[in-house]
Amino acid sequence: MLDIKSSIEKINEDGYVDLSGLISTEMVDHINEKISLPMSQPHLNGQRGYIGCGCQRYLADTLSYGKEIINVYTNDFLIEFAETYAQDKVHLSNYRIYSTYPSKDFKMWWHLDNKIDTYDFEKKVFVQTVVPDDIGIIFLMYLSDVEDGGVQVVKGSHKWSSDYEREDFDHMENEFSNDIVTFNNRPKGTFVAYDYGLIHRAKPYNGGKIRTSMFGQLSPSRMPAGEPILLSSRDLLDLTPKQQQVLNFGQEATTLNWPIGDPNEFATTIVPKGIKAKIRSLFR
Ligand SMILES: O=C(O)CCC(=O)C(=O)O
Ligand SMILES: [Fe+2]
Repeated sequence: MLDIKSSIEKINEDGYVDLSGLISTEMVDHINEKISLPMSQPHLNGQRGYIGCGCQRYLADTLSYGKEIINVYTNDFLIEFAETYAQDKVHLSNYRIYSTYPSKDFKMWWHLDNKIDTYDFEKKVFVQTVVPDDIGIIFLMYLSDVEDGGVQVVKGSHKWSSDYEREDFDHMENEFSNDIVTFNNRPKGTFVAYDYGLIHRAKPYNGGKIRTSMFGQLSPSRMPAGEPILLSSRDLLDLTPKQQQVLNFGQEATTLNWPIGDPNEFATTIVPKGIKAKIRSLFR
């Protein structure tokens, strides 16, 4: 059984805690049913789908696909755990469901996520500022069975990472290699929560299965709201005040949803045949 006190002790000590079992396999299967079609087609115009970025596909408007998804992001235990750890009320500052494909070309670096994300509308880039005393959690739940390419954390690094005043740590890998914990060979439903001041990355891999994950960053109330939260009106009627707090009701977003689609990718996207025929018939 999961309990708050021992989970807090574990994350205090190691910087992460395995909360697998919090969300049932049946719930994971429900979520997979809802996202399987959109994760198979690009998001464009009226077609709801994914945004491609490097070796990943990100589900556009992640929170609009079902109450089950909202319920994971606002799970009672998860929120109580995050609020106890952050010693503050928390809100969902970043969130996504994404699939990662094995790749020789893309590799995630060792990094921290205790930073403010904003979007520079003139330069059209995301800008990040590290905030060393920003304390909150990220959770990652696998939606697929994961053999390789799992999340990796550097045990205990939340206690010293802020000494370096930087967000990337590839240059120190040799020094912390004995403390790396890798969540490979884990079934769907595996649920890891970590202090986002813990050094971590997705393990690079260039063969094998696609990995699909659900990601949420829960930040203390003193930190900015974060990404826009777009919900379906179908799901709004009975959201509790706590859910509304976590989902930033009434708050202005302070950045955009990650990632922004690449227009070139859009141009090369195959428009479904039926739609092409329809366009021709409308404009002849
Ligand atoms: O996908 C992963 O394993 C890690 C993701 C991550 O660190 C991030 O998106 O900031
Ligand atoms: Fe990260």
